[in-house]
Amino acid sequence: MIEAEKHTALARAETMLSGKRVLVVGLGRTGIALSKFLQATGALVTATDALPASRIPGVRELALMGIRVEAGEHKAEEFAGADLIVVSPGVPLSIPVFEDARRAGVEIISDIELAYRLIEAPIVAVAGTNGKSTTTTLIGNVLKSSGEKAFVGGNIGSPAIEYLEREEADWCVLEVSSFHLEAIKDFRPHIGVLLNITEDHLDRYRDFNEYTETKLKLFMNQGAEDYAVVNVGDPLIKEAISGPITKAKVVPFTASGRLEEGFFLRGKDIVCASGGGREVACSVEGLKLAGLHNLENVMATMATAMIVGIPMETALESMRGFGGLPHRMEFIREVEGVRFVNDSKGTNVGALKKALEGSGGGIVLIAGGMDKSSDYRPLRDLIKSKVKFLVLMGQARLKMKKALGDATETAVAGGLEEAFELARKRAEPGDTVLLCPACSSFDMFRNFEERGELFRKLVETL
Ligand code: UMA
Repeated sequence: MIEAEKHTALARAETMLSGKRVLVVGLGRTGIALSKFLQATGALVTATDALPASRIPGVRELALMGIRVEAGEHKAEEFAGADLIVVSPGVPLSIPVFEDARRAGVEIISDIELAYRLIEAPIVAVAGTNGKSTTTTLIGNVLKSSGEKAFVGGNIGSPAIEYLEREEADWCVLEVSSFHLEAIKDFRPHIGVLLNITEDHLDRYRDFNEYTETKLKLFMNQGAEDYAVVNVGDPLIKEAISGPITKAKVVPFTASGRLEEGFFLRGKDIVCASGGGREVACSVEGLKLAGLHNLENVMATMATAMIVGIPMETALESMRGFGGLPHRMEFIREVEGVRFVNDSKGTNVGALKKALEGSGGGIVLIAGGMDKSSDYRPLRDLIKSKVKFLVLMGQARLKMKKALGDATETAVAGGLEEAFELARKRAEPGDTVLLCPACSSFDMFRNFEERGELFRKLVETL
């Protein structure tokens, strides 16, 4: 960050936080970044994690900076005695220590709320069960290729607070998860993008309704000068947006049917209708991203570009070169006529559904991992029609076997290496070995990236 800009952001943060007792909860990537930032503002920082210090990389560095670290357990007195608590997305607000804080009247906020209070650039926040990372990346790329300075972060990798360590940007583009949205108060994106809502994280929420309501918090603080870019092809979003959930201007898009106003598909064109029969069409020919779900991501990006003032064709041109993110339907290699595809980021039932819908058949599927109280039965028909061999692994394997095992030939494996071996042996020329777990990775790996990397390594050794 250049000095003058750093000074402005830090000065604001110092006024807000200096001398305050701030507790940072969770010491993953977010908590470490938060602790360092808060320390620089003059706040009295304590950082706490349920894991012992020996299992948290980065603790030593915090201690050397003079930050107090409470590891191994969360102490009620730390929570009740703080002026402010900033919580990492992976820490559920239902753990009992937060109750002590609430009783003591302590404010509890998520990292994106703290960042929002300090960031001056307009925020584009991208939410949805699937497609968030791709769309966030596309929006960042389109902005940058049109000469705008954009920070891209949030759930996709760089915690939002890291914006304040970088050069001031014209736009702050954040991927926001439902975990982030749980503890917002004033967080108000200038452009809120909602891609879809399907079942996920039911181990954290009471039910699907609570998960949906959390996602819709994206729009709750928006005003008339803000924008809500929404997929009205998703029945749940269509219904929600017809109610009073936002004061923002709504920009709809859909991959099914046409709209009087908004973005939709007609043949090989994306059409932007702006009322009164006025339409602009752009051909999607030449796009590397495949599948209807990716066209939704592209339309959401176009709608955002239009709001920013970037012409549709310019936006589309910058998207044409984008071949997708690692671990999202990533084609790795073809070996003796068998294609290997890594969709390790396919961490829920909706993602596996989309992956199978977009595939032609002849799939040898590796699935399973940590269950999130998901119902796998809606996958039965697709598994029956597209998957010739299913290998299940991880903590969810038996639950998944019960739900899907009679839909196709199924085997159970101890880990990814064994699952890969079984899949590879069974695949014939013309088939695709697909890793799309429909589960999170935390039972066997540090994250979905590590799971995807192991899959890639196994393919590369063939
Ligand atoms: N912890 C506690 N107490 C608890 C629970 C956890 O102290 O009760 C501690 C753990 O011991 C651990 C730390 O919290 O040390 C982990 O915090 P975290 O899970 O928030 O991890 P981060 O590394 O900060 O990663 C988070 C996001 N993780 C989650 O939301 C689970 C990352 O999203 C995100 O990339 C990162 O911040 C930077 O913004 C990952 C994710 O899986 C990709 N997201 C979910 C998803 O996409 O489905 C929402």
